[in-house]
Amino acid sequence: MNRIVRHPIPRWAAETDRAAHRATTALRREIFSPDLSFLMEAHSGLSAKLAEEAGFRGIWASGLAISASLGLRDSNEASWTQVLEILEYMVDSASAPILVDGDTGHGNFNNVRRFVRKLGERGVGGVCIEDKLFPKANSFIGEAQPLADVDEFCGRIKAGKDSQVDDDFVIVARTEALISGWPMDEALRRAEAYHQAGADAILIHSKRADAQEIFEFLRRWGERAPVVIVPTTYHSTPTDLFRQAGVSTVIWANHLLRASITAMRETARRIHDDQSLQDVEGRVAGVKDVFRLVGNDELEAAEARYLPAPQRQRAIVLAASRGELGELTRDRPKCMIDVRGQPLLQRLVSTLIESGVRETTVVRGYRKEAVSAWGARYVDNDRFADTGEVYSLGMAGQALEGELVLAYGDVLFRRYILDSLLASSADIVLAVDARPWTPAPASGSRDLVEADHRFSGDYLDDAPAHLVSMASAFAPSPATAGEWMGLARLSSLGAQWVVEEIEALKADGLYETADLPTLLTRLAARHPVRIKYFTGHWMDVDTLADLADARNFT
Ligand code: SPV
Ligand code: MG
Repeated sequence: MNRIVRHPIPRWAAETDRAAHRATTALRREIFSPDLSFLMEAHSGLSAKLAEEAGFRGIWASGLAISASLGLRDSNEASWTQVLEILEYMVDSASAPILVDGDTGHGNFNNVRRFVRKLGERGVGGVCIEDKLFPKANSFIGEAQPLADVDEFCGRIKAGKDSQVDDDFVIVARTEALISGWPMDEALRRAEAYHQAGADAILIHSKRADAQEIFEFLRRWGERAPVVIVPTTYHSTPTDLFRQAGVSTVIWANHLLRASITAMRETARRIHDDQSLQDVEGRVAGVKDVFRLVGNDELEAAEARYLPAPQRQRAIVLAASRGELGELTRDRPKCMIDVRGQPLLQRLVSTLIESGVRETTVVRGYRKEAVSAWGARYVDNDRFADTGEVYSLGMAGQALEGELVLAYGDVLFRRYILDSLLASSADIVLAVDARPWTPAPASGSRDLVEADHRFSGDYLDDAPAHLVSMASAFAPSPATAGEWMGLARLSSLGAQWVVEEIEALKADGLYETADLPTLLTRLAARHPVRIKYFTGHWMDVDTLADLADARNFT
């Protein structure tokens, strides 16, 4: 089975092009190419990405580096499934093929079989297994570490080759003979046995400070199979000499891990000692770099493709009038009167924000300098004293466009009422309180509604109600269906209707004096104006008695 790794290959690409993107094939090409190839150590999705960005065409998923990055020793303390999880991040984040350091294969032939199968399924290009015993120790620790029996290790190689899910999967057999103090003959004998068992390449490891034994091995080995080396200790040998000696692939085995240790140690110390970021900022990668490395731009593009376009819900709050609350409204308008520690207007704007309204325009007038609410912007009706609500609404100008909520500045309502209006598909919908109401002697006028369908309270009654007319009055008539709460929601079309009706009022000479009930009644004559009935859970503040109630309203 040919596993396709997760790269953005166009669907129309020919099968041969797709094959070129397989990690197994890509790794095999690196190792078998006549040029010297290089694999850079990585131990995480991020480091794999950085290795690839530097230009490396292959990655060494180092056992030492992965263990250390987890804070563990290179002694099989991380389980093979934990290593597999890291590899999955690496495969997802970089498209360069990965040769994974498989240590001993995590057990005997049977463990190798399962490991190789799972690596193939995850899109790893190949594995290197070493002729030691589980649990292993790092090659640079101690002397004369015991080696595996040659035949037993050949069984691991064969089992691996028989289990690969892709013909191009690479198995590199690594002999530790020289590291463990065995003579060159033993290293060559083992390499030949592993080659015969089916290994695609041989990794000859050395811990000497010079490359003499590596060069001797290469001379005697000839071209039987590609040879991979790890020049960690013989780092001063010029790379060209490896090239001339016929090395297939060089592994830079642990340098991203070690570089990160130096950088993290230095940065942590500096911040600790300075108790400041001053000296560090500018020396470390910016967060924009982090966003770029993890592909945030791709997520943005995907969001544009898959998420519904966000609704820019806006609101206009009419708060230009003084309100008749005597002394209380001497130096501030009614909307700024304190209700339990917060101005009325702030409570209203907060409710709007909670329901997803991102832009609230407050039309100010009386004592405009005293009007403020966090999260709101303002426009002014400086003629508040001799104009009406429609004129104030007209002042909102540009804000009167697109989907929006329209509210009086002195109303308080439970959030569910607004949410219910926002969920409506009607172009204009009004919140109407259907409770029967007897006017108290001191109560002010109310926006009383006549509708084509009265509230019944019946569970089965879902017939939509529409506004017939609305008037500001002091007492209900037999036709009254309820009281408008001073809260409405408009669709883009509904807002357009309102703008048109304002123009019509201007033409009729009524623009400066009309109130909202007049505007809504005129709209209802031309367009459907929906009504949603509620029973209570709101209030407006028209009188001192209302204010006392508001202070109890939470
Ligand atoms: C590793 O990177 O984990 C290796 C190479 O196995 S070495 O540490 O040199 O053994
Ligand atoms: Mg290792």
